[in-house]
Amino acid sequence: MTENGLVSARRGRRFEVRDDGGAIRLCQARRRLGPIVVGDRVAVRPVGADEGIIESVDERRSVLARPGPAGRDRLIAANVDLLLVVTALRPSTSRRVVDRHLVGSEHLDLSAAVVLNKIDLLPEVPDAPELDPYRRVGYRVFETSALTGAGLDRLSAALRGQVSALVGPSGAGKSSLVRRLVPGADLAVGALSRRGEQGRHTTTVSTLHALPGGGFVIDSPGMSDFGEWPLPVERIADGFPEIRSRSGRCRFRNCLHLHEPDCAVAAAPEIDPERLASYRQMVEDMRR
Ligand SMILES: Nc1nc2c(ncn2[C@@H]2O[C@H](COP(=O)(O)OP(=O)(O)O)[C@@H](O)[C@H]2O)c(=O)[nH]1
Ligand SMILES: [Mg+2]
Ligand SMILES: [Zn+2]
Repeated sequence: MTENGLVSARRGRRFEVRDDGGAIRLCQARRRLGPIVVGDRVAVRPVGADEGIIESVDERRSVLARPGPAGRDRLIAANVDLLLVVTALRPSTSRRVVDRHLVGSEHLDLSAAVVLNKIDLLPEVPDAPELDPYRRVGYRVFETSALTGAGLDRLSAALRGQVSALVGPSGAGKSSLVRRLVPGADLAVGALSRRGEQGRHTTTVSTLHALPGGGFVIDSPGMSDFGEWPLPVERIADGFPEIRSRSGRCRFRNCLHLHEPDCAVAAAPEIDPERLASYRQMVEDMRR
């Protein structure tokens, strides 16, 4: 007899598995199962009141991963429907980080949206001008403050019923947003970790939390290398929809939109210069 559940956290060598009613079991996994991550749907054989053994893992409909050595990607989470790239957007180097994360989401075939957090620190909101390039490309954008709660209603409505993962640089406010979106999120974590082995809650792991309105949100640690996929240079443009859609009009089929003659991308006034600079930086980095 097994029960179905969702992996909500890793605790040392064991996993927290949440059943559909919200009860959590601390589970070991059969060794033959291979890597198991937050967001995996699993079948658990119950042991006692609150422990169990993971017997099988369902096929994943998507994976969130970061590039590992020798092309061995490191799994971060499974079955993510929406990637939320969280940024505080000041200093301006953050623009590059956002663009790299969006390239990562295209590479992993995940839909993505941009969250500008800490708007309490910005004078020109709503409609922060830094987000216009993303709006124009077609990304959904959210302006939030985990401090004041501004923008949180709209964000939670967008997350309802699906699995979303927060990514972005450390310090952008991902965990603070989760605490806002999921009242008591920390409490649930603390209660379990007290009896788990190596049971300290740190932000070096991903955790999955049930949203009050349905659906789940995954808090992830900052992954500075998330966008650094070893992509062939001609694939980088795939992560920039506005560049990809114009590249067919360049004179050269293999145009990289750097300094080639008759480049339709370089000539397009509607392409944001900062986005183009991000793209070119990624191409240069990859060639090195
Ligand atoms: N002013 C302001 N500070 C925030 C906001 N969100 C988070 N912070 C602060 O930013 C710091 C990093 O937040 P944290 O949630 O740990 O970021 P994470 O590394 O992305 O998880 C903490 O000191 C938070 O209190 C916000 O909306 N406004
Ligand atoms: Mg955090
Ligand atoms: Zn071109």
